[in-house]
Amino acid sequence: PPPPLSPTPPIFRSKLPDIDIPNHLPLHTYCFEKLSSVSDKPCLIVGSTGKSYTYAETHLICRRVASGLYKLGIRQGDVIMILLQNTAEFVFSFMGSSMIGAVSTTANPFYTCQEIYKQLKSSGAKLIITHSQYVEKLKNLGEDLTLITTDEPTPANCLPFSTLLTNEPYPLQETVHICGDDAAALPFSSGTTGLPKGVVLTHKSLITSVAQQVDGDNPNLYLKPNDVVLCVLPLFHIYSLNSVLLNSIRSGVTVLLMHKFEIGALLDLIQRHRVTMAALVPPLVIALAKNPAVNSYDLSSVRLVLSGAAPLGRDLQDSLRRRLPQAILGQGYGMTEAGPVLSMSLGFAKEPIPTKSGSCGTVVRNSELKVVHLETRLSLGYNQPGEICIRGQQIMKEYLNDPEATSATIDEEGWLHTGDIGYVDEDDEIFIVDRLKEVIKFKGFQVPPAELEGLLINHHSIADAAVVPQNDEVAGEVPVAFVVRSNGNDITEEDIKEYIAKQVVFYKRLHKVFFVPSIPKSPSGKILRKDLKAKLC
Ligand code: 4UW
Repeated sequence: PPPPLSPTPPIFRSKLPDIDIPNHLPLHTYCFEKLSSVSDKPCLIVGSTGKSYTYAETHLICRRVASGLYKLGIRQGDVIMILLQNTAEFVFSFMGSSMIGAVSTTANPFYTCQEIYKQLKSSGAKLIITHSQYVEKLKNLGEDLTLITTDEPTPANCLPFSTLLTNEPYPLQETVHICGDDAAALPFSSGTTGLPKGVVLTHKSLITSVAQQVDGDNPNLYLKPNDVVLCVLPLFHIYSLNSVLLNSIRSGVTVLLMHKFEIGALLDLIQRHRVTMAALVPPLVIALAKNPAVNSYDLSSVRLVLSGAAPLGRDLQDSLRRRLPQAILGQGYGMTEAGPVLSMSLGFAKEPIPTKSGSCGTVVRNSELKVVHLETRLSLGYNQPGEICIRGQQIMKEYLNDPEATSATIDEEGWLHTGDIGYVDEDDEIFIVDRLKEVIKFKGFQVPPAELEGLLINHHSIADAAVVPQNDEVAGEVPVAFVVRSNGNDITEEDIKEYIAKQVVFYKRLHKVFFVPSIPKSPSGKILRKDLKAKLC
């Protein structure tokens, strides 16, 4: 039956009151606002070496890097690419770039040369900061590109990171004037359809998002002064960049950087540094809930566990709760374009409100959320699933150089359409039930089908192709392809898998290839992905 029409469309809001958000400030000024009261506290700890940087040291190095970037010719509005694992240099580069009004585009260091090239061109980045082990694949990216490496020895034609550490810290505020509407970060996301696009996140959007989580008398995510926050999720993805790094610096707590996930090392670091908050994705929740090694470590310090970026089942959440009975477990729901946080469990608030297993929490404060019927586009009430839309100052400004994609995602009233299907229950908790958009999420990483389809169709033995997600117990989803061979060809599944594997990062690799006579399409030529997914069941 059609949903009942209501005269005033329901708009869902946080249970927490709105607050004043100083989103006129530059992002770094906002994040380091309480610097004088935390200057001697550890800001960053590098997990692999134990080296730590106080807040004062971190801030000073960020200013030096700002100055160093300026000396290398980077100016306000210019883009730099950060191609780093979770390291202190990532933080210095991101904040240093913000200080001169430059923009950081973050990319996965495991990307292939081809993937990096596409992001480099699309973002217009002039300089890349990376680890020396990745320099080989960056060799032919362009003559005027500056390459900076963070480790010794410095490869030929690269500059050492120390070049950026000039002795003259950048004179903040004196040379650049940053407006809230200026870009600060440029992560890439495929959004609801198509290829990866640059998501313009401004100083205003990032400050708003951070404030919605950790500011106010009763913050939605209350970080206590002695908290130690685990940073194992990659900082190049907006989840970790925003909800781990920026939230922690704003709150004056310690960030424990881990450059790669390995269960033994992770447990050891939690125990050694008395980690109090862990930001995770569902596959890491599985590891903590199921791996027998967990029983050999003291994890009693952990008081908050946040999960997001992909669905977390109720049963899994309950099994982790049995393992960490002292911790509050909850989810956040984010999307790069949404700035990124749409909702978060109020179980993390200073005055907590318990949330149900499986729920993604309540919409963040200073923001509006609605759920619209997929066909009528009318706003729905409690417990009725539809497309989730969000409005607020935290959402992206636009897709870089793509007004068409921008207007297909943010409507004239300022609502961002997520492409997620969910509902809000009578306690204002959000549940995501399905995804309308094409993107596949492998362990929380985006796999845009359009990108793989483009590569497949480029192959001379392939006439047509479609890529869809298949459910997977550990990764959540994996990409699989339906392929139409071109006339008379006998290309095999292995040939195709190998052809793709050479061109993409590991998590975009095809897990299966099915040969079909044709790809089902709508009259307008759109792939009928639902029909293909149904074949997998
Ligand atoms: N449940 C089900 C979820 C959930 C989800 C996301 O790669 P992107 O663009 O962005 C992210 C960001 C996640 C994030 C950011 C900040 C934060 O605090 C937080 O809390 C844990 C999470 O993943 O992918 C966006 C898409 O990922 C799906 C959903 O489809 C969304 O549109 N997704 N979180 N809790 N699905």
